[in-house]
Amino acid sequence: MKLYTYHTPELTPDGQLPECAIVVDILRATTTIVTALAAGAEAVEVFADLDKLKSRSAEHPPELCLRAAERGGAPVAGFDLGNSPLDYTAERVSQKRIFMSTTNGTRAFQRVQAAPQVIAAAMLNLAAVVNYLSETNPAEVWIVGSGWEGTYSLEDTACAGAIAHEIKTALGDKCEWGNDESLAAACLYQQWRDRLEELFKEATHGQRLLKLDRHADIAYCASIDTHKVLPIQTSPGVL
Ligand code: 3SL
Repeated sequence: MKLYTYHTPELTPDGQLPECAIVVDILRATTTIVTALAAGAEAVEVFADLDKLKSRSAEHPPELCLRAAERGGAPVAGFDLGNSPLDYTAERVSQKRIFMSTTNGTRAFQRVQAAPQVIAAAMLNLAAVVNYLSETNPAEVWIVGSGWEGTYSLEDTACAGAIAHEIKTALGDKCEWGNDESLAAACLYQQWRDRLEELFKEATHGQRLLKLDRHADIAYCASIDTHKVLPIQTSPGVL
């Protein structure tokens, strides 16, 4: 396996795709997707564009779907849910298909959705992601951070580093660093793994969420291996 990390969707190479793409948006889209599927949601369908979300969800029986949207950290008026993972309880989402659009995370999915395998990763499901990669050993893996509107996000790099560090530990010489970003991310994770919540609160997007009073979300997003679910794309944009 050759492991590449790209900090934003915009930094991924044009005209190429890997065998397996791992999308990371720790604060908070991929954490929310893992939570929703673990709580029994039928599927999560991701959209960069709100109008496309509205027209696609209108084709689905209303009693079996929820529409979720976030912009700038806040829920979008008129939608059933925002992007706080703590709102995705079994009572709320079980057996529902969730049509979701977020500022950055769903754009990252869109960038790699034509790859043969697309997975959503969070700290919550770190071991599930690493076990899957160790067992399937794809030739080329990209870990794609969502960033914030084209800029770097520290928390996504910490999660990319957790995956990179654990997979390198599991596969040893069978895993090669594809770029220095993967090695740098692994170093960041090793430095901070016992203080992830603190790191996330220092990060720009953590600061943005703290201003919106989302302290509990950040603590939740920093927990490691609490969920066994592996969100894997079954058709473009559907996990
Ligand atoms: O940018 C995104 O996709 C979101 O995850 C951002 S937020 O955490 O919901 O503010």
